[in-house]
Amino acid sequence: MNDATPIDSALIDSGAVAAIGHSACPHDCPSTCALEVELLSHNRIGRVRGAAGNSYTAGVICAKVARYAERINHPGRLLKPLIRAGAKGEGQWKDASFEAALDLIAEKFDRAESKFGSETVWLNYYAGTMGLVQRDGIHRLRHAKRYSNQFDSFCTNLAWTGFTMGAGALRGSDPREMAKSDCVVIWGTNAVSTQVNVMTHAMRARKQRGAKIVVIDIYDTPTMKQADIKVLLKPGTDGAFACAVMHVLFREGLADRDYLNKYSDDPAGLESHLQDRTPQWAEAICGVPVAEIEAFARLVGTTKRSFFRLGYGFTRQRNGAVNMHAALSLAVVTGSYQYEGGGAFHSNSDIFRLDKTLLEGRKHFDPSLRWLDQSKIGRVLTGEAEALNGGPPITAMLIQNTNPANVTPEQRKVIEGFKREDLFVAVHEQFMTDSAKLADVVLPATMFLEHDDIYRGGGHQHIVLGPKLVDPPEGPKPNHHVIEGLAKRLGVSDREGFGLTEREHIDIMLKKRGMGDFDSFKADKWADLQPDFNTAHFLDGFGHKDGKFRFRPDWTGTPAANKPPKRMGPQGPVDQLPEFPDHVDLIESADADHPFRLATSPARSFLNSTFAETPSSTAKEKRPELMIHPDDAAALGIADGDRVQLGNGRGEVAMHAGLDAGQRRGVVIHEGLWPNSAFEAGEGINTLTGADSCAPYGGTAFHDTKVWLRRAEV
Ligand SMILES: Nc1nc2c(c(=O)[nH]1)N[C@H]1C(S)=C(S)[C@@H](COP(=O)(O)OP(=O)(O)OC[C@H]3O[C@@H](n4cnc5c(=O)[nH]c(N)nc54)[C@H](O)[C@@H]3O)O[C@H]1N2
Ligand SMILES: Nc1nc2c(c(=O)[nH]1)N[C@H]1C(S)=C(S)[C@@H](COP(=O)(O)OP(=O)(O)OC[C@H]3O[C@@H](n4cnc5c(=O)[nH]c(N)nc54)[C@H](O)[C@@H]3O)O[C@H]1N2
Ligand code: SF4
Ligand SMILES: [Mo]
Repeated sequence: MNDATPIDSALIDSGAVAAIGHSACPHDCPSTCALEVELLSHNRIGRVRGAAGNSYTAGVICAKVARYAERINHPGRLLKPLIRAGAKGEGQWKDASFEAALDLIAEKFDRAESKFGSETVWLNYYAGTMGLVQRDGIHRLRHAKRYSNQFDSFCTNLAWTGFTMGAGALRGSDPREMAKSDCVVIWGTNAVSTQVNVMTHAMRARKQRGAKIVVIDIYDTPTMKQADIKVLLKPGTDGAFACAVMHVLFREGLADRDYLNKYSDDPAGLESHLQDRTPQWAEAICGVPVAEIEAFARLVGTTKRSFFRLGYGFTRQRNGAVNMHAALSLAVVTGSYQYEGGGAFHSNSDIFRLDKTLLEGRKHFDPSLRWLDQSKIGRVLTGEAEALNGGPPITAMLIQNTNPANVTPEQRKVIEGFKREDLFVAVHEQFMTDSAKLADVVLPATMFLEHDDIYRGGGHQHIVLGPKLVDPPEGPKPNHHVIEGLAKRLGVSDREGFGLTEREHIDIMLKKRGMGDFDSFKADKWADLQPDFNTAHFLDGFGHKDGKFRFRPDWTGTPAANKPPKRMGPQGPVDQLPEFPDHVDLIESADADHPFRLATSPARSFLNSTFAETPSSTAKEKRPELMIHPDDAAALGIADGDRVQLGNGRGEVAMHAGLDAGQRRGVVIHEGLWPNSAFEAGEGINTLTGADSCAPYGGTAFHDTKVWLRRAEV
């Protein structure tokens, strides 16, 4: 659909770079890299590099973004608005002008609203771009029109909740301090694949100080392959492991009691609770041998500068909030926060505080309007009363920055829902994704280098500007254009927050924060908002009112990081959450009919569902594969490369086996996200995952799935 030729590397090699532009990576990745982009002309880019001058990016980015020319000049990029001409999903389209397509969407929205009320419209969005203006502007239209509210349950909830329950805030030791650590514990993040800059700083510590690198995960990830010490857990058992380590720390006098007495709520209660959480007890649950548990405890107990880098792996299991809190508690018991190069870090999301009142139209926000959980879109669209949450059916949607037909659990229901004849769906996209294929109207979207935006890091401390650097092709428009265009047609463009440009929104947010404006940021490229040492290390107290870390979390009393009223309140089996750090058996445990536990972890060359269209990414990932322990494979008569089927009550999928001893027996791993069409019958991996809410504040457990497994008949 695009006749632009792929980037000419001969041109780059010939040195024809006209200028270097500065930007930020827009993708949903904690690294939010500061970028340097080779500009070949007003509309062509060359190579993309990490900004050497940014102290977190430090000149390093992942391979997929370095090759962005492949994506921006991709021949399959959407360039024209399309209106469905055949049956849903059939692939028959007719072209339309952008303005005519917006007219049609507005007409459908108005018609739906007059029949069922405003809550029948769902503006479904997520983090395909992390730019604040292009990502969050959709709320302005949502709130002004009183459309349904969306609860964001995909990604961060369980980890943020577990961390905040303990620390009372979502921040921590400066992640750059990993370079000054003597032991870096990379726990629940496959950083080599998902946020490469963690490795930059951790590896500096190893090179310059001989620091030990420990990786704690459920399979031998590319990150674990680089570790000095590998801790291989069974999925969803971090709480058991952490408790046994704390047991050893107390038993062997390695807990920092003075620190605990000053900075925590109930160290004596914790110690007595841990009495019977022995390494033997933990081994039976998490699979890590007693000797390895004790050795790890002695390492972090005697290494003052131990840095715990806790990742999003904790959100992937139904007991993830408890596990995150247990891992963080361990870091506190060692007293490591007192030392430079020590402490724990998960996310800095609390430090940025950019005021999005105008951008999001918060004055029009009504939390009493019906909330929809994004992970339950299948249940919502197929009309399940609980998921509809007291509101009318969904009959009209706009989707930006997300690909629900691929990334959301319970995929069969999602697809069934999208095929409803009485549902109108507009998808604003860069590519013909699984979701766009099912739409009634497809609008082409610009890419980050083609529009203005501003980004904040989660895994670091910078706000980075991403100004427009090249002209888009004829056709694609920014999200902001769509939101403003619809607002005009839907009669709310005179409301507060509308009628401003992207730059004006950026200026307003920066000025309110006392941080200059778009132009000053353009000159400076980014701002470093790192809190001072005592604040970052909680040495002036933790974030709770009494300044104490909570070993006894108030699971439903402490506001989750995803603060009210943005969330739906306590959810899931909250009554089963433990008083102290512990193992809670809330996971989807294997059973006789489903003897395997499936984790669907991120692939290195994709980013969620993005880059699956990029030839060099698919060439690297090859084909959908299931990593099976060789002993399990032998027991099932499966050989390397065989076609296998796996399934559960939600459905079944087929792919090829890759034998790998990198995980405990009974655990199978599939790295994705591959498009649904890469699988037989067009059913993707999320056919198998569940959308139930996890305690205490919701969230979806994408790597917590029981399955049966067999060799496919040929
Ligand atoms: N290349 C690439 N990069 C990405 C993404 C991608 O898809 N591909 N996705 C982006 C997004 S949206 C996010 S949220 C981040 C996530 O990035 P990370 O913070 O790295 O989180 P995950 O990759 O989801 O999970 C981390 C690791 O935890 C493991 N894990 C699963 N269950 C458990 C468990 O019970 N205990 C422990 N200890 N580990 C467990 C997973 O197998 C995985 O290896 O990455 C971002 N970056
Ligand atoms: N099985 C399984 N499923 C998962 C996960 C897993 O680990 N396993 N991870 C989960 C997690 S952590 C997350 S965060 C979600 C992510 O789910 P999504 O947010 O849906 O995934 P992305 O692929 O990051 O982004 C979606 C789309 O945004 C589009 N996009 C990018 N920029 C723009 C823009 O400026 N404008 C418009 N209109 N569109 C744009 C991209 O082309 C892409 O198709 O997936 C979840 N699903
Ligand atoms: S590491 Fe993450 S933030 Fe950095 S360029 Fe790659 S995807 Fe973007
Ligand atoms: Mo995510």
